[in-house]
Amino acid sequence: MGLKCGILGLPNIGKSTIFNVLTKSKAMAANFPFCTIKPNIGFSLLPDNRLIEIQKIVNSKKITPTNIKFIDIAGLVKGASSGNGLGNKFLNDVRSVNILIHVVRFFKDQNIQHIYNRIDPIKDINIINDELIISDIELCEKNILYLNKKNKNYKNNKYLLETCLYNLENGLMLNNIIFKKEETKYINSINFLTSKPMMYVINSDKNFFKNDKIFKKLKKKFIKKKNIFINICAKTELEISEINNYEKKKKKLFELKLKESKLNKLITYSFKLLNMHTYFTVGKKEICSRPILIGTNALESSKKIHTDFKKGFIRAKVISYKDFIKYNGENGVKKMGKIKLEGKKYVIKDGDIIQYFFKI
Ligand SMILES: Nc1nc2c(ncn2[C@@H]2O[C@H](COP(=O)(O)OP(=O)(O)O)[C@@H](O)[C@H]2O)c(=O)[nH]1
Ligand SMILES: [Mg+2]
Repeated sequence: MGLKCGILGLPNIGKSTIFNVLTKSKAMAANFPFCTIKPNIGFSLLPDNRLIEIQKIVNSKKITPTNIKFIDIAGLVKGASSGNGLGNKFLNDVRSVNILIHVVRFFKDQNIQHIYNRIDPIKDINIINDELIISDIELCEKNILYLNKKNKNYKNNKYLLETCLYNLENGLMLNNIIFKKEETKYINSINFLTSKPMMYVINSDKNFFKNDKIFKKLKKKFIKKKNIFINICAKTELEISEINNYEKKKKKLFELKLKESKLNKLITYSFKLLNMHTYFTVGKKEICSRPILIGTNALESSKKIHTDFKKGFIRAKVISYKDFIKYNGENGVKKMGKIKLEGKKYVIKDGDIIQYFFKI
């Protein structure tokens, strides 16, 4: 699984503004629909204070945080699945990502045109999700046809696709359905749009949420379906990001009753949605944050550093982050007898500090 997050939604709702702040890019963000045609690509660093705490002990030359790729996809509109707006090509851009960040407009601004001339986040969400569903129905039917031509061995997969089709035709996204592990594997291999994990980002005015009726309704809808959602104000985030002076930035955040930019939360949630966590490799030259899928074992994760590590794997020396900080680095942990030597099958925990031993 990669670390590719796609930002999608209707046109002119603040996607490119959010993308620019997230990735410190300068993609065109302007008040006209379809301002973004080619997808913009950028990277964000995963915020992780643990790197700084480790650095205080080790004093390394370099810190390398985890990078997450964000793709600012052109606005989708009603009928995109049959070619409207910028059409199918953009659904293909959606297909190329691992998770979906669905931005919804909830700010009032007469100067910024809404493509349907209204502020109704629930209707907007349904427009986008319906397009994804229609595209998945087509893909599902295509795959059922393909399996029909094959022999009987594919009966289970066909049954599974028929279940998917039934749910899609009833307006359900596949990410709202619980599948068995084997089924999930097959569903993922087809690369449906609605089976991708999705987070909703409500782009709201600072004075226009919490007590608002529509917002309450929206929140209820999200909570009922256990969807991750976050509300931010893209315009404010942009303003915060443009303040270079540390004290001035602190003051602005204080005025807004924020501890930090809400986009940090967005990045952290995205990473969680990818079902990933991080472990660290720590040395005098570099402290490195390493993203892996939750449940990955030591052998598999070692391969990500170097294929030789997997080929000649002997064992992994593991220190928990908590012990590393508590006992002030490796020597202290060693004295307390808290260093663990683990084999290939050891399942890596979040925050583990790992050194691999291998022979070539
Ligand atoms: N008032 C207000 N305007 C915003 C906000 N976010 C974005 N905009 C404006 O809306 C317009 C469209 O933004 P853009 O990021 O290009 O939208 P996109 O088409 O979804 O990528 C720009 O003029 C932005 O400055 C917001 O939170 N409040
Ligand atoms: Mg845009």
